[in-house]
Amino acid sequence: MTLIEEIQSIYEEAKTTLETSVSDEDLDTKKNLFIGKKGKLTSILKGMAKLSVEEKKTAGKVANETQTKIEEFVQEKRTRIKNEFYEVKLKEEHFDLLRPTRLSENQGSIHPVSQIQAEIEAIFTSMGFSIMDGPEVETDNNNFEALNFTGDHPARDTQDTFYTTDGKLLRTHTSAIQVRALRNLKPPFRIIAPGRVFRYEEVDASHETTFYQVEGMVVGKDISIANLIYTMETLLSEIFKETVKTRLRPGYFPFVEPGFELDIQCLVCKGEGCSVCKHSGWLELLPCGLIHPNVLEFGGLDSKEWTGFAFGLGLDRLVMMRYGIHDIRYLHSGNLRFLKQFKV
Ligand code: FA5
Repeated sequence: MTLIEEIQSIYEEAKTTLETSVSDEDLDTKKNLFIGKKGKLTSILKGMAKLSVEEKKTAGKVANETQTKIEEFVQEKRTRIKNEFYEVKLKEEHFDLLRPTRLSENQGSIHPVSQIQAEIEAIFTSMGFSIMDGPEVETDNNNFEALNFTGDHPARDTQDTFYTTDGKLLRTHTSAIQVRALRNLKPPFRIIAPGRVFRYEEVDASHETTFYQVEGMVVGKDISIANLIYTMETLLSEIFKETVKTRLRPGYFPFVEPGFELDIQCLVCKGEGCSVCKHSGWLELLPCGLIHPNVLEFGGLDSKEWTGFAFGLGLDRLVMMRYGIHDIRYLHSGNLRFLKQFKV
């Protein structure tokens, strides 16, 4: 047998042997029989030094090519071993992607405030409103100044808040988004803007330092109080699915004129008086009013041409009214026993 024939027969033997490999390790062991340190082909390559220049040229070339072919074969076999491994695994460990998960006792659920927010979004989008968002850390201008709380306006005291070292503040109400809407949207428009707000507040049964509001705003031509009241009544009847007693009384907010407080009869005590309604039988739920001309002007609109109404709904209080919850502090306490009651 010539040297070249011997190399070719080593190659055939290598292929047959490598083909029987069942795992990566097995493949490596078998590979070493041919191209490892003491492998058959390696020994031939080592012995080449003794050959003539001519023989080195022909047999050496074949030997080198054979080594490369064996390496390629090993690589290809390795891929096949891996694929076969996963094919078998997939067949053995069949899993059904569509199978419902097992409901665990402690599985999370949507917070009642988020549930009610989603309902409100659905009610308003069905009336042609769009949903807008804004940052929780706001500028003084968006939260106060452009809403007509100019300079040291005393109404600022009703909404004390937390300030950042760079002069910004944690927004005290979603009305800050009104300013963003006026500056960025082309009238006429209708928006609602839900979000988290913050106040430096003494916490009690109906006051938290961190709570949720939904702002609503309509800007158009000839918008009147009748439009405002109709929208508020639609909202309340959709949310409570029962007739709730309401009362409208004058309310002061620098950014509306006239301004109102829409109160609902307390649903926790049915008007009898309790800690939630501070024993008055009524709860402030929906402050609202016609947008003050200054605010329209600050927002870049001509107040002789454009009019509008706005409202700000307290979501936590709405949840309290709906479920008869007598203390707001339960809502964000992270108490699972409390939250589980609202699982949907
Ligand atoms: C405002 O925040 C105004 N921006 C609302 C507004 C918007 C008026 C548009 C006119 C036009 P007020 O401070 O009353 O108003 O808060 C609105 C609602 O947020 C309240 O009716 C109440 O439901 C809720 N709220 C206020 N303070 C707290 C608090 N500390 N904890 C929980 N809910 C609160």
